[in-house]
Amino acid sequence: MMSKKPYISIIIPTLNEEQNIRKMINGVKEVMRDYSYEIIVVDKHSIDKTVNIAKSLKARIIYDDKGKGSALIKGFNNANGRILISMDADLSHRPNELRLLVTGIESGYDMCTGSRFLTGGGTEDMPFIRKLGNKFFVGLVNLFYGSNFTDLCYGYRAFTKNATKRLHLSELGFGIETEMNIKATKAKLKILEIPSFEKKRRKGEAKLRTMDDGFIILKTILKNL
Ligand SMILES: Nc1nc2c(ncn2[C@@H]2O[C@H](COP(=O)(O)OP(=O)(O)O)[C@@H](O)[C@H]2O)c(=O)[nH]1
Ligand SMILES: [Mg+2]
Repeated sequence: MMSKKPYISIIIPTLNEEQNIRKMINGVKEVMRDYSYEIIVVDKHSIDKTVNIAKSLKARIIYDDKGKGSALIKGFNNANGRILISMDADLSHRPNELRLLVTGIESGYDMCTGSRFLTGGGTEDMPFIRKLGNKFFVGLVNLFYGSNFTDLCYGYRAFTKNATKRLHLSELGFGIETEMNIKATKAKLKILEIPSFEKKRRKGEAKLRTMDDGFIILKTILKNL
């Protein structure tokens, strides 16, 4: 990582990810070695060794006590790069796809998002009920907002710094990706989806609760109309 202003900022929300974070950050470093970049870990006061490990790997640490959405918003606001990337800590996101996301932005798109439902993508981390919910919600968003998304609640994305400002994000929790898609559509940002393969969370507990967070996603869809 370089001390001058980085070109890319990789923003990783964390909540008790000590079993995954080392491998995750090392994977990112391996792929990003030819770029100037910074890694920002936005941690919800993890009670395990997440922060110690991230610090030892030279990541910048920011704390946030709300949810995944507020963590990402804080990370975006504090990022120094021209290209900002959101990525989960649980090893679900393959580091080699970082280059595809970066290329999307370099090719002139404002937001480049991974999709599990384009050919070449996929998921091993989505039970049937979540697939059903996602299909339903993505259909609603496309119908209500005139968009063409194939995926909705997926957190592996790249943005221009400017796009993150124009989105005026406010969702504190797992509604954040839905809000990104809706507001990017409404603001007429140039959006690109690329296929992404979501691996199973390697270790630890998933924090998303299907029913509660499903309800929050539905509210997010309706309140932006
Ligand atoms: N800072 C912060 N990170 C969170 C929070 N909830 C989840 N995360 C992180 O967000 C990422 C995605 O969460 P995860 O539980 O894997 O969600 P899922 O993959 O949708 O089931 C992981 O890196 C989590 O550690 C939170 O409330 N605050
Ligand atoms: Mg996960």
